[in-house]
Amino acid sequence: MIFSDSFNSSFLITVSAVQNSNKDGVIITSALPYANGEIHLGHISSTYLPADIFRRFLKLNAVQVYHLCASDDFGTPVLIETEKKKMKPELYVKYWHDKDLEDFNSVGIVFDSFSQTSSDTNRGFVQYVFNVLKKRELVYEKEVVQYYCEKDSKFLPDRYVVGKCPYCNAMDQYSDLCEKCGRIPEKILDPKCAICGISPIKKNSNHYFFKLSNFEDILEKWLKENELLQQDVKKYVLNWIVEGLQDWDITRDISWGVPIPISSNEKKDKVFYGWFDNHLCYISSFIELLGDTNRAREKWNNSKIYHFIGKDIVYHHYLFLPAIRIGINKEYKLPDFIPTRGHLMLQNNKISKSRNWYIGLREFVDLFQPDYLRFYIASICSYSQDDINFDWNDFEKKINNELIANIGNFINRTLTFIKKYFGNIIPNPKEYDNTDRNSLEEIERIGNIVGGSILSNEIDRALKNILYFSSTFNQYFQKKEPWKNPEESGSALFISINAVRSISILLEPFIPFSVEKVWKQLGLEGNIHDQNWKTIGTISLSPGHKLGDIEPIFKKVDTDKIKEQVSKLNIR
Ligand code: B3M
Ligand code: ZN
Repeated sequence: MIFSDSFNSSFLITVSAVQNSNKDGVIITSALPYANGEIHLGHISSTYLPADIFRRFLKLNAVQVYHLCASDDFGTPVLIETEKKKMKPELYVKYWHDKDLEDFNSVGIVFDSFSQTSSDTNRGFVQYVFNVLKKRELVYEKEVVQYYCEKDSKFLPDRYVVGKCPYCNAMDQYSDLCEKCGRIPEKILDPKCAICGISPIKKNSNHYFFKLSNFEDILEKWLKENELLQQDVKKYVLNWIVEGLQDWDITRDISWGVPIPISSNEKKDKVFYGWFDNHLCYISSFIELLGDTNRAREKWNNSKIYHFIGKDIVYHHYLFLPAIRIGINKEYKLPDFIPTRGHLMLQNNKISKSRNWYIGLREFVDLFQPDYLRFYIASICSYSQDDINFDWNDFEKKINNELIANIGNFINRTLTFIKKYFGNIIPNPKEYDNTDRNSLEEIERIGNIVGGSILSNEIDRALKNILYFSSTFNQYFQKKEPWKNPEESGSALFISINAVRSISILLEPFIPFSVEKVWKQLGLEGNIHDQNWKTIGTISLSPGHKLGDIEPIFKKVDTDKIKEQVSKLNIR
């Protein structure tokens, strides 16, 4: 049974709604990676791959779509590293910005803009937003007691202090985020300086606060009314509101960040908090891309806005970000969707860079084709808060048994048969029997079924349906036994080769590198990435069409290579 129970019959309406009612299309953002370390598989699965699949799908549906991202250059995590390395922050973040972009591209993740939060446009925009909030009296000044390390002679905001989370009692948590329970501690317990480990003293400092507490009702209303936000996430965010929202301290006593646009001696050693400026870069990078603020604002407000994130930054995206946008009078509209996913585990253990329990993107791509990663992650990537697991043996199984033995096999046997018995020319169909007609119907339906799943963000389900389609065609081929009487096999081959064409477009969002090869082998002109999703359901390859050079697309994953990876991980 094809997974048609999930079939969202409103799919076509939804895509055309996206196309028509939002004349400017869709803006997708992916959470900004901190410019202080390499991209690993965890990032890919929670955020970037789902976003890229979605972007590719929309492109194939001729929707105008922008995928925006940037390196998150400011904030204490970056500053702490540059201090350790005695490097200029500007150079350090530029290094990671370039490297991250290269890594993303190596697995086919495409951005229409990959900017930096330290760009001039973002600095300007952040200061502008602050001024508007100030004018509207949504920020205020308050003297706060800050941790200060006497040994290092500096204030210790955020990650500079580690301690015990007051909510869940987890040890060694940063003072600005408990990684265990996902909350932002109001006051960390048993604080220690993250640089030297001594207990800090307290010192007064003047800070700006954003009145987040003013927004409880309006945020509650927004969350409750917005049907498109994930239910499971909404539930616990609403709980946070019930517990009460604290105003946000949006300034820091450090040197690396967006300067506060107020000329006073006292403000010159302060900058904005990284979480004040980073999400504003979603908007500023769009302004930068279009090069015209008015046009960007208009387009932004006429688009559907998707912010793709991992579950550890829910607080920032479901509360802080919308509050700031409401605070500037919705000059830029709020998100329509915030697709939020759980973490990736590795061999059933939590990924941890410090414990060296992770797989870097670069490391993976040196071992296997990027499409194997995309295929495997997409196949396990549920649309939920639940954590998912990367398992090397499961990876081997899925690639060898599903991608290669099912999809690869169908593609290759069809192409090879036409080459061998018909001189690489698509044969004329004969009269259709019932089996043929059923297969033609499958071709007609599959685009909507898979599209419905992608639109509702269920990429694992979408892939399952493609696999089901492919195995149906393997069975069809098997049943037709063209090898028994090649002369009479015209219909089977004609229908099968058209199914190969459909599969290649269906798979474009998932394995873009491999389908480029299929497209060539089909002898087709043009770019597979520019095809139209609607044509999946059509019979576009005609009898007499000449195919290209044929060779197997995929190479089996070698069991010994997998064993090596497992043991390599275990000795880390
Ligand atoms: N740079 C990364 C994180 O906390 C953080 C995301 C910013 S998105 C505006 O996962
Ligand atoms: Zn210290």
